[in-house]
Amino acid sequence: MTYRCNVDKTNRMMTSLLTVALSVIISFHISSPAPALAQPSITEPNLTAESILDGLSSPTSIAFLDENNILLLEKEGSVRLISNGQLQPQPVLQLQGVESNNERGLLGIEVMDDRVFLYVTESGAQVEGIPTEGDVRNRVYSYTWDGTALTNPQLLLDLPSGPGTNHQGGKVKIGSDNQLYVIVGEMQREGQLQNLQSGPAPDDTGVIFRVNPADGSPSAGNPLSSEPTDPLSKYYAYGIRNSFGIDFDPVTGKLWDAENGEDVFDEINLVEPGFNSGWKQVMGPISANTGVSESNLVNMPGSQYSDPVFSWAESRGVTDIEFFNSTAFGPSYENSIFVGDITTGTLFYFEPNADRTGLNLVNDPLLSDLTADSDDEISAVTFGTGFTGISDIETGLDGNLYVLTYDREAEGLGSLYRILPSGTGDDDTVAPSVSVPTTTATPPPVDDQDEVAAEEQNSEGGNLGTDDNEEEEDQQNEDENDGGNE
Ligand SMILES: [Ca+2]
Ligand SMILES: [Ca+2]
Ligand SMILES: [Ca+2]
Repeated sequence: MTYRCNVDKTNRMMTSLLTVALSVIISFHISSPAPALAQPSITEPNLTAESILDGLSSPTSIAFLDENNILLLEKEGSVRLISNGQLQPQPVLQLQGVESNNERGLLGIEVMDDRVFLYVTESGAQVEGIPTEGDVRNRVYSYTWDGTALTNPQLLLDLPSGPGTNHQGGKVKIGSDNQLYVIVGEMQREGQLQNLQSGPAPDDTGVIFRVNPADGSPSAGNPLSSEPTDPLSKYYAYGIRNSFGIDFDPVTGKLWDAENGEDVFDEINLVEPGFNSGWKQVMGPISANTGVSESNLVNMPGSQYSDPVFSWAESRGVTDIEFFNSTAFGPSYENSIFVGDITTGTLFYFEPNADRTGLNLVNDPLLSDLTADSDDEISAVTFGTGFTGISDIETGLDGNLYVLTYDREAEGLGSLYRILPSGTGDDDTVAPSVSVPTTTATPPPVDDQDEVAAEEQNSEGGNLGTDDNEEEEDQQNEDENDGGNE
């Protein structure tokens, strides 16, 4: 009894102590301030990332009109104006009939003088006088910026958007040759443009277009065909699985792209005229694709296969590539390369080699194989972290680096950051302001990797289930095809 009494007493004491301890813990947590939102961090101590805008609704791309005015695309079809760091309440253009399921939507923008080019997925005609088609199409339009609105739409390219609802590509750029470049993904097609020799003829998928910005006609001197009625006459490159980034080296004028793989190998490529990236026989360096050689590819006259200048061995959904045409960060950063990803929100940094035909990695014992295949190697090229997911990168006309984010775990909620030398920010212009989200659940603008699919299965959102199904279908088709990659 005594023993039992002592045990009971001890239990009561322990219970009391536990209650007090729990109260302390609970009150501590209740009285603690809410955790701050994740803030990006930059590895270079003299640079800092400042938030310009938060609460953006599925932002996919930005383009500078001038130093103080930026056009921002929302995936569901709005073009918004950011003026002196403030998001203007009314869109400068509200597109109707935009199809934004999975990776479809209003994806790409480029500015050339008073002309603005848009890449958008839509069901039906957008513009009076342009014939409608029953199915969903990716279209590139030219608009005129009149100082307050986008007017005078002209259809330049009318492209397929399926059957896959992912891998739509969508970035558009004007080159130093004043031609319009547009990158599109393979959309689950399995044709000659996907390096399947017995597949259907070229069908405007998995390519980079190079066309006249005035009317979308084939540019003079295109590498694969000079016959205007030949679809090849508009192509600059093919064999591309998917991409969310193209840019031009400001020193050489040459085109580069960032491509993402299925579960292995994301890439950075120097895109010479007639470039064949190898999909879907090859992803990453061809030597890593067992049993495949260049003779297995569809080698069109005027084309050449080339390996990436850099690969990530495990696909992480790389998105945009940006040459930093600015002296604001000092000479070592001038005309260097930034690349983002969507799955981790990491910002990568690379220096081109001396003749700007690749990256300056030959003296790095880990990266001289031009492939990041460990966490240490990924860290060696990491410039910033904590951006949730990066959809676009641009060099601002103020010389600083702008990073647009898109959080796939939060229905595409995004922010715009400016990276600039520490201590040079203007508090008046970079104070965060919040827009009113205007749209419903948004699927991620990215990619099929097993890891990503697993994450998506755990998250909410009606469209994500569709995404998963499509990826399974995608995988099945690829398995059936036995294209030789993996
Ligand atoms: Ca490739
Ligand atoms: Ca390596
Ligand atoms: Ca960009």
